[in-house]
Amino acid sequence: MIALITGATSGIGKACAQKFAQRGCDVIITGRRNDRLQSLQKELEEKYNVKVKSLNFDVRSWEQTKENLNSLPQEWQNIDILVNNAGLAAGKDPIQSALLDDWQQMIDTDVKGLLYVSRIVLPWMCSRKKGHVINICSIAGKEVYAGGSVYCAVKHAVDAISKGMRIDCLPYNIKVTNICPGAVETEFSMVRFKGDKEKNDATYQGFTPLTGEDIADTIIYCAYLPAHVNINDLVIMPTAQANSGLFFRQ
Ligand code: NDP
Ligand code: 8X3
Repeated sequence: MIALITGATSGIGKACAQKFAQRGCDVIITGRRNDRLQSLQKELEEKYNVKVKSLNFDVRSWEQTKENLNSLPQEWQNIDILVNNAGLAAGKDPIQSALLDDWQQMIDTDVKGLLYVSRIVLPWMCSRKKGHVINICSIAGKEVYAGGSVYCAVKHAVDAISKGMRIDCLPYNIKVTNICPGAVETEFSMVRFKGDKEKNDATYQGFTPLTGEDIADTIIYCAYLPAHVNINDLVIMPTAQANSGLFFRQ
């Protein structure tokens, strides 16, 4: 089996690469930080004796995405599982004062990047009549919160894309799973708050957040179900989180 995981240099994507490799799956890992890709490739090859391909590109660029994915040798194009994970939130400012650059980064990465990768991989899956696309959405794709209007908008778009993908790919035996996590402690908040450690720490203060491994375990569960079973949509939260804004902090 071959799994392609975008954004595998950190957090949920890295944990997915490790868990798929642990299961004996060959993996294609992608991201912009090549040093991290190289060390993860080495770790997976040595620890799990699987084949690993690293592709170093920015999903915001259609040219880079097309070039890198099309450079895969034929046998690597037989991708069974695509985890569309690369993504981010940038800033948490009110819409009336938020930065345009933040909006562009989120729209270009979380929506256009996911579409670019899917546009290359789906025809390969459709021609084999086999494949599973797992889109990493968010609770932000179901609810809207203060300062999150554009992040919530891009994740609502992912939610809609998952539904549309499932309809269009129905005749091709393609599974589409939309995963919507609540708070997961990864590099997400350091990225969102641009390295502000205080804001990062405050996000996870007083409760036990999910880990990248928790999400990867759930993704593995979805990926290894029998051929006739698909999880369409899954919301997963820390026990101490009731909705996108309500936490029980102690
Ligand atoms: P991390 O910041 O730890 O990981 C994000 C990953 O995305 C990195 O590997 C990063 O790689 C990659 N990435 C970001 N931008 C680009 C880009 N332009 N091109 C290629 N790769 C990119 O955060 P998470 O693991 O938490 O986030 C993974 C996904 O989960 C995201 O889609 C996020 O929105 C979603 N999510 C996160 C939640 C959370 O609370 N953490 C909750 C719900 C959903 P690199 O920088 O090397 O390019
Ligand atoms: C990340 C979770 O609540 O910060 O998607 O939007 S949240």
